[in-house]
Amino acid sequence: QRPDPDAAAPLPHDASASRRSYDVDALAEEIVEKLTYSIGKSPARARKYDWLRAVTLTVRDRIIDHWLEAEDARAASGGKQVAYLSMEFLIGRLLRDAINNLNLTTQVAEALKRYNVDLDMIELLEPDAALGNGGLGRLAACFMESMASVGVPGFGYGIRYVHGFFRQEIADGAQVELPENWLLHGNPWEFERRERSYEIGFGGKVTSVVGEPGKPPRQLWRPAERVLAVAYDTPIVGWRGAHVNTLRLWSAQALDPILLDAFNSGDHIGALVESNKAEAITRVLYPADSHQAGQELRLRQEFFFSSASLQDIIRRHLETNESLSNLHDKVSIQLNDTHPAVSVAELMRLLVDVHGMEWDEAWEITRQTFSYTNHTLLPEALEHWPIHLFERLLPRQMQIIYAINAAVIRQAMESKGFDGGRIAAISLIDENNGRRVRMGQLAFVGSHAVNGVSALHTDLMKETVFHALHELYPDRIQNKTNGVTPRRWLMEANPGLTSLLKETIGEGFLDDISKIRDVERFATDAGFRDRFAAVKRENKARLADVISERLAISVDPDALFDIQVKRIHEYKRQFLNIIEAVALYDQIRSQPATNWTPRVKVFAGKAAPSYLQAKEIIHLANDVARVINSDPAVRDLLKVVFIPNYNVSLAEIIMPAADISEQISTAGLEASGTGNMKFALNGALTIGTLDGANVEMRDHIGEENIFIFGLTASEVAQRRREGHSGRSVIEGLPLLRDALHAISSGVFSPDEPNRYNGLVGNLYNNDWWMIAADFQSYWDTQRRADALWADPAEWNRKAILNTARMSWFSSDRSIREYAADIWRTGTDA
Ligand code: Z15
Repeated sequence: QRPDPDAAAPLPHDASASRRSYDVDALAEEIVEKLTYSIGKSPARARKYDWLRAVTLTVRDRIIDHWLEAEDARAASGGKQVAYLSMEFLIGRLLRDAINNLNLTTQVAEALKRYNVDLDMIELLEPDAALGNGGLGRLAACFMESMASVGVPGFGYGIRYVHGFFRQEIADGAQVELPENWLLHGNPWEFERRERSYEIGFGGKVTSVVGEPGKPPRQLWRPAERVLAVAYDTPIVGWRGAHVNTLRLWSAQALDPILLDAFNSGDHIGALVESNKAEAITRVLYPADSHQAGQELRLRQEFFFSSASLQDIIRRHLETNESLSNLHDKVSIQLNDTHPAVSVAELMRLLVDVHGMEWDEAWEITRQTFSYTNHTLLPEALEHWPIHLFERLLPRQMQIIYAINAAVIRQAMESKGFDGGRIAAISLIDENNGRRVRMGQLAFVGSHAVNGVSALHTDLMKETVFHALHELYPDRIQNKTNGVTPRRWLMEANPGLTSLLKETIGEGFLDDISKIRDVERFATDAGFRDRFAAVKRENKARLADVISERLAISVDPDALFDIQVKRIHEYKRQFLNIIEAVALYDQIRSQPATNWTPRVKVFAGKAAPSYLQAKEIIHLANDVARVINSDPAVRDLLKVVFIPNYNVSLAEIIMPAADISEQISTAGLEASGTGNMKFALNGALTIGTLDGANVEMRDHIGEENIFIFGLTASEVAQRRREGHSGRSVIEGLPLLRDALHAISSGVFSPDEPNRYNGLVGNLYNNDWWMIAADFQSYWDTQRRADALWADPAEWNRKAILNTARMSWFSSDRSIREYAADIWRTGTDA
């Protein structure tokens, strides 16, 4: 281990001495102080980015006061901490979140106004931290904020990607991916902690060293390559600044950035090769969501951040504890999906090989320390690594996995009489597809608790992927339904609704979101309904402005805004939504006299660069939009827009502006969904299948206040068993048949009439995602929505009930459940 430069006892921190003031005068003065002495600009010469930086530094100081206190309190209490290991943290912007959680919004805005600077404008300049793909990464970000709000002491551990999720442009209707560069102007939120750095090994050999008499030989891993993991810390402040947790992201650096020998002998380029290879590990986020990437670099990323985090956890533990035998009492490590699952083997290596613990004790501690969240049942998303790759990169971890596997299988045979098929099902090694390590099985057996992310998903986990493991360990699987943070997704994204709620039911809901239910009795109050509708209209006008600025398409804020935003994936069925738009277009043209409901269909989302069908769906949405929007025959009755580059900041504008939220995945395939929760909290009515958390949303909101349609998960499974294909369904539905014909005959792609033959052909020949099967039910349900729209009082009443009844889907509730049932932090959160 390298020497620790700050090993000397830190000086006691006196919080009161350094506390920064919250009043406007002090803030105004300090912003200029930062501008002058940290940035080197006078107010007169400062540019808007300078103001952003000055405000960020000023706010940051206030967080630091709380942060240092939290650290001291934590050290003093010796209580249990949570380490949330996640390959992704999809954070978005931090400034508004920080200012809001410190309750500084009016003061900072006021202070800036003195210099004629607008806080809202400044906030928009901050780049999104897009260190994630979609739901899984955004969940990790909501959880970090909720842990800090609820008071669960936690560390987030992840990767400091230099390039986050790619920027999407649409060119001639098709997705183009451009590199994202969030660190271009520096990152004022992060603190580099060079003293917190660890060596991470790859490759090499394992040698057996004869141990003390009577003890087994020790295994010694001599990696061929070594890379340095350097910590970057970002403080995450909770509601009212009560707690501050740390997001610790690892950056890869070469141990010896320039090999001096090579450099001195004149090989200047060769000398940089090692550093390039090392730094490549944390260069870029893999952009595939719910799809295993499978490249060696990805496995390097996974091991890199897992090992660094575990070494850090162990080092911190040993700073205040005698040994590692009580590790599981002091830390709970949550594996966010299987991306950090190699941690199970790596912790065993660190405990047994490096710290000399007995195998059995190490295994007990490991299992008590880890817990694992599963986020998908999709077979293509389940991680499994070819043995030869795993063995070459991580030879010692491979041995450990074999040893774990042998023990688990022995136990399964002895205790439950498992045989052939069920042994194959639980094995950590898949023997069927060229031998592979199954990361889900590894995470499962290495954890004391395994959870799904919605009630339905958890049930399906027990029946499908983990059927045999559930039989072996019947108490291990539990449910923890996802949630979203109401600070970002209500207070910050929807200040209009937040003020209205404050005026109507008081401020209690800000601290305890369950109190938002008090607004339920105003659902039948005509005055309140009108004000609620007026807020929605303002939010729609704001989105209309964005659409106009970015796409030069004008949409009417009084039309029904029908919105589907999320990753583009076949199972999420954006295609079904587009077909409905085409069918509606057809009907409007052929029945111009009908009293159609004016609709704006909004789409946004990114496709993985290698996911061709998803990219075709984006292309189709854009093609359909172009044709419909330029057809004078539809007048303003139907508009279709695809907003490019969906990200957290755009979501903050979109969520409050929806009348209808589209949650239409093939039942059984969306593990939970979290966008569904953000929309409903902001008063959109959901049109959805009985999938993921939609099921529980229906239970909370009431089935008369949500539009449910389509096949259930078990019906989908049955149809698939029966060998469903779309052809007969399509031939029996002229509306669907004609829409598909229009698409496949080039009505929307005259420059390339066959462009969508494949997409449409799949529906006829297979319809794996049950698009044809669900079409009629979807269509009918959309028309029911039209009918309700004609009665604004009724619509708004239901919308209000959605807002009133969504509080259970706060990530504060999720975090409290994790803390009580899995982490057992003992925090009375
Ligand atoms: C991802 O965003 C999700 C699952 C995955 O397996 C991967 Cl790799 C990425 C999503 C689920 O699709 C979504 O239903 C869920 O709400 C979200 O994780 C958070 O649990």
